[in-house]
Amino acid sequence: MNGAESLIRTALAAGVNVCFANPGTTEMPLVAALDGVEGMRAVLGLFEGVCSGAADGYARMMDRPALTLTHLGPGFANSIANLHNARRARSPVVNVIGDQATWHLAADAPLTSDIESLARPVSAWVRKCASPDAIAGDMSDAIVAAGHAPGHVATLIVPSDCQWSPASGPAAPARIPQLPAVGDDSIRKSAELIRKYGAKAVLFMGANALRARGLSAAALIAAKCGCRLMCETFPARVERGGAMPNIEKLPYFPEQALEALGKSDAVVLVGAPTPVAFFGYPNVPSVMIPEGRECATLAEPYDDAAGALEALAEALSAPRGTSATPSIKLPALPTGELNAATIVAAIAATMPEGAIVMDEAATTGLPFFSYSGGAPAHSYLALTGGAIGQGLPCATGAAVACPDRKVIAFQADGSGMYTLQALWTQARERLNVTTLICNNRRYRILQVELARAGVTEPGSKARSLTSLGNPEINWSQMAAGMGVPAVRVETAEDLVVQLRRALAEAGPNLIEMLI
Ligand SMILES: Cc1ncc(C[n+]2csc(CCOP(=O)(O)OP(=O)(O)O)c2C)c(N)n1
Repeated sequence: MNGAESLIRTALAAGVNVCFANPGTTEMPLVAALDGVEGMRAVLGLFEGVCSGAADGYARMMDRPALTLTHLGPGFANSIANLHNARRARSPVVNVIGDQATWHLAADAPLTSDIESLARPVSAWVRKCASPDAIAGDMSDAIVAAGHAPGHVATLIVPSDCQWSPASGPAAPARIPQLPAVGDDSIRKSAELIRKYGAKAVLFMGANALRARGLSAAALIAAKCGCRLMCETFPARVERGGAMPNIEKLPYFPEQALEALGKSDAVVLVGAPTPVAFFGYPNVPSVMIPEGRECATLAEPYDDAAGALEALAEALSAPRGTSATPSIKLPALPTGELNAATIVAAIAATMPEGAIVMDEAATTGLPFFSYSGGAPAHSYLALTGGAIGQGLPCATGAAVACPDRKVIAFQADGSGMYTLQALWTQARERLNVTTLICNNRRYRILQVELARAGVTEPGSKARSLTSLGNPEINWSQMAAGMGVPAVRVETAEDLVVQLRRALAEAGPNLIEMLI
């Protein structure tokens, strides 16, 4: 066995069996090993940001890592923006990057670069393999580092001679630490606050508090004590609809966020860090909890937040079965022009049970959360790190993870243009993704931010830098060119018809909404 085979066999033994790849010459032994060893699914992405975003989406749905395989520093660098989003999502991801043969590094060949320095800002764990015999242990350590729940990005750099040389291995799977339980003190303090403030308290939730177990416990607490339930602005994954409680989401703009949290006198953090504004603005604070609120931390993001909520429910004597199970309540089918309200109503009214909604719809998606709480059970994924271009790749990875569920990629046009190659991967892998493009032909959020900055009459350069017209982008033609059947719609009635058709079809499709 060579080093490359040892790496793949070690990954497979640990249950890691999908590799989102865009390889080059320094990864050829690994590419050969994917054929030489049974069991690893190899998925080609035509841009490395597709690979990293797909690994993030896969991890959010599977709670275990996929591999990315990228080529040297430049190839890996293309994957960084979506690794930034994966880091913010706390997703487990294992990056494997080939490097020049150890003895060839000194020659400073054209593609040689400092890979470790590129990897460090987005990786909780970085290592470069020192020898072929070290590969199995290094891979096993990378998987443990990534899997430390909720998850981390781990990056292993493997010189090509280490891949092709004879190696020992594979390594047996190592134990991955469980999420630690929170201490009694945190539970006691949080219980005190909820008892004291009742309906004037809010549970502010993130990480695994937003999965079914955590939300069910949160619903019991809310039913008993009347407190509000809210999640982060950009959650990695929230279970919604069906039997899940209809929680609020912290608004994006800081004035609205301050107002939303300002309605409560006490904030209990559950698996979420203290909420802060996305950007600094003059005379707006960083922290979104207004002064004078009492705060407690029930669980940090790397604690067992779901277990903590169950313990809190117990401490508050909120027994099982006391929360009213929310019923399905769909919005009315929209009619008339396509705008944010009619589009989100159409999606919420037609999405099937078990759907996975990846929301990178930017300004068009703002009202989605408030319309979809009464939809059938579904998972909602958001743009965690604000680095746009995550939606189409993340939807692709989620569809690889969950072939029996329908993925809806709710996608703004400007953000979609960063990683539209994901459509090709969806076509090649026959993935069940319905992409809804919000074609508003502009960077609308930037126009809003210009206005917020007091620019009431943008000049020609500001207008040009925030417009996607001239030439207008034809998403239906681009999708068709990559093997994804597409239609255009211009009314809410048409959107409903096309959504029903598209969501019933197998394989990928795209609906371009001209707004
Ligand atoms: C990687 C990255 N580059 C640039 C930005 C800055 N940025 C934020 S939103 C945005 C445009 C969003 O436009 P679009 O996706 O079309 O959505 P809309 O605002 O029109 O709803 C840009 C360029 C960013 N957040 N991330």
